[in-house]
Amino acid sequence: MFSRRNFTVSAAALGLAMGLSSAASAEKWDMPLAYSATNYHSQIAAEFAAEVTEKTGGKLEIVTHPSGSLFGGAEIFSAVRRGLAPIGERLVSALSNENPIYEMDSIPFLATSFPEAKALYAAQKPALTKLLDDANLVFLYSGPWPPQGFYSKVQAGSKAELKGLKFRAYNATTSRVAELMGMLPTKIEAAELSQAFATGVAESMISSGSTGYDRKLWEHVDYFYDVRAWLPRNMVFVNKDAWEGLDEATQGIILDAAATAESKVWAKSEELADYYLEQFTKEGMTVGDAPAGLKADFQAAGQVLLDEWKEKAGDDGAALLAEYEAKQ
Ligand code: PCA
Repeated sequence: MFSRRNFTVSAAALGLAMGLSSAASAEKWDMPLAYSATNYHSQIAAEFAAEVTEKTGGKLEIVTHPSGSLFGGAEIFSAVRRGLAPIGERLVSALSNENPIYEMDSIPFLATSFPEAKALYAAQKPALTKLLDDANLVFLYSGPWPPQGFYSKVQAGSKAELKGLKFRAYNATTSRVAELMGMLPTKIEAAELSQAFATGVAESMISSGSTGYDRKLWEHVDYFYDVRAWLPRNMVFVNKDAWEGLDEATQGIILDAAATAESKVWAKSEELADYYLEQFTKEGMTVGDAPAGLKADFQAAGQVLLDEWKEKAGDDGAALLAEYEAKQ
């Protein structure tokens, strides 16, 4: 029979159980992203987050924050490292001040196609995972941007015509290439790009069709030279303390979702590469290969960067280059 006393006890027990289960096991992870919500990196990260949330039955909910809305691109790595955010995404090569190994995918003309970029990733991945581990981070997945081309307000047959042009850089490599080409680099995150071009702070940049498309660069520049200089990658990583706080089943769900996300990013990037350039043409931009003189100038700059990287990265770098060659 139902007694009042029993009812009170069981209601209290139920309340306690519910309270405990939400306090002890349900967790929400904020995931800062630097790029716009509609970009395929961000969309796939959101799908990754939804998959983890769903497969853990809401025990771990991951919520993405695109466009640098939670932490700006330049802050994400240290935010996750310090545990201010448990998980995040960052452009790998932007971390070159931590270690030159991070910069490998942005060495000009080293890997210029999707298969080459994949071989380079395979060569770099063990070192990357180790570097992150040393930084209190757990590597999850990494996928590319389409090949990098040159956006310019001015038509250019060679670097002589670019002298003094203001250049938007996204890492040390792009800054250095700009310098060698006689331009004036400033680092600007993708989220601030439209503003920078609209106000004349930037007049040129090296990036993929993807970022120019996201930021409607045709409103500001007329020329896209399809240089195909390299394919930089983003990567997603987790704070190690946050990771170790998860049970094994949850970690397994995350690793599976990360593997799915990684193959989706590679496929989507390749699928969209030409689409972006077609949209530029439709919007009235002049899109085409770089003229021979300009291409030769970029290649000369690229050689300087390769030599400088070899010097900085020493024996570790040489081993990775050999590994990359073996994988091609
Ligand atoms: N887009 C990013 C990095 C590389 C790319 O294609 C950007 O321009 O910030």
